[in-house]
Amino acid sequence: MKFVRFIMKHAALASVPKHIEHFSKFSPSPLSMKQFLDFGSINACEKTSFVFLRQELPVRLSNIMKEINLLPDRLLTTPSVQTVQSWYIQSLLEILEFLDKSPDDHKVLGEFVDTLVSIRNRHNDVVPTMAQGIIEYKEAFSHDTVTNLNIQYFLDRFYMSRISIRMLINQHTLIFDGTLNPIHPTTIGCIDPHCEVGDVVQDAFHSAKMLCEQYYLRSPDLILQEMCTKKKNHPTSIVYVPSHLYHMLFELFKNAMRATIETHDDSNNLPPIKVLVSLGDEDMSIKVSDKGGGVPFRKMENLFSYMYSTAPAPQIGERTRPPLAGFGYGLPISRLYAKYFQGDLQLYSMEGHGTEAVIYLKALSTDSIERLPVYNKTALKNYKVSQEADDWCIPSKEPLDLSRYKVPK
Ligand code: W6P
Repeated sequence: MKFVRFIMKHAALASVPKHIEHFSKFSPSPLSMKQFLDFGSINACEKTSFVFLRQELPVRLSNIMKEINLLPDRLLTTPSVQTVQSWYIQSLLEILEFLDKSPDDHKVLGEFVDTLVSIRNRHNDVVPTMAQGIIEYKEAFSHDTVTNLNIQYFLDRFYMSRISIRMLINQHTLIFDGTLNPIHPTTIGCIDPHCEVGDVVQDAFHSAKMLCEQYYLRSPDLILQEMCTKKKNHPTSIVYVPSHLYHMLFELFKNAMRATIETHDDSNNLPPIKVLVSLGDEDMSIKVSDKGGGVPFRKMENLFSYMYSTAPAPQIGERTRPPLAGFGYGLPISRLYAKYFQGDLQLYSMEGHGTEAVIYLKALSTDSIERLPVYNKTALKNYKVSQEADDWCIPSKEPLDLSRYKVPK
């Protein structure tokens, strides 16, 4: 029996490259907020969702698996990246099992939900595992600019793909988990059609404040202002995923609080963190301002760099830095959440003064459409960037002595 299972497993594994080849030829289909909401509305059909996902999930998985295969060998062969890759293979195989099953069979639909839940759990630790792979690679090889850019390119696409796949899985499992939805659900899956941005700001600020007080025994206050051109004095709401917004704001608040406290170490009063929420015709913008002394312009890009912000986990016994200080992957992944529905997250800093972080979101649900990586010739070309010389001069620190003309000897 064991032997039969062994043969079956290897027969399945042998077919994986062929499946990846097939499904990666399709481009992922980006969904709009409206389409996400339709899957969860009155005429929501579990069958339709099932038939869509058993095709779309293999397409999204295969597209990104092609890119994993393009990583430099020395990174691809690290135990961590091998582990992540094996999770992707396993999950792809599990979904493909449903291709020849009937959408009319309730048992099949139930099994599909269970499979999605176990796939989601399998991939819970992808981010720290990939980070470990980067650490191993960094320890063994140089971390030059080219490597940094390539890793940045890959991880931005890889984590964006992951966010989108988890979004699809979350929607299907939350809407069709067998428990009856309330007649007037306030949320549809993880989407809130009336997401009150100000409320999420308050929640995220409160959590960051608790964490901050644990480490620094004090915390700055919040001043929140909401602006809306249309409805005066009305709370500003959009169709959005509250958990994504919370994740971004929590990250920004931790950074703003740390900067504020560390630059006002010896002062009795801390300047508050100001948040301005502004809803226009096209954009919902959220600005978080701190007076935490700012960041030198030269270091701004590093705040979003996966390679520069991957530090080995502190050894046991070593003095651990408080989590408020080390951002890890918080900022780059927060920016991906913003970009996922066509928004962005930008930082503007003035060294000596403070930092402003702005989250841009689409105000209209018709503009909120998934932004997804696709594997094609352009992507392939981006992995083939060779280690060529830069086309800009390297500034010399030595001043040229132009005071007098020296006769060449
Ligand atoms: C800083 C650095 C930073 C990053 C993100 C958000 C706010 C801040 N403030 O000094």
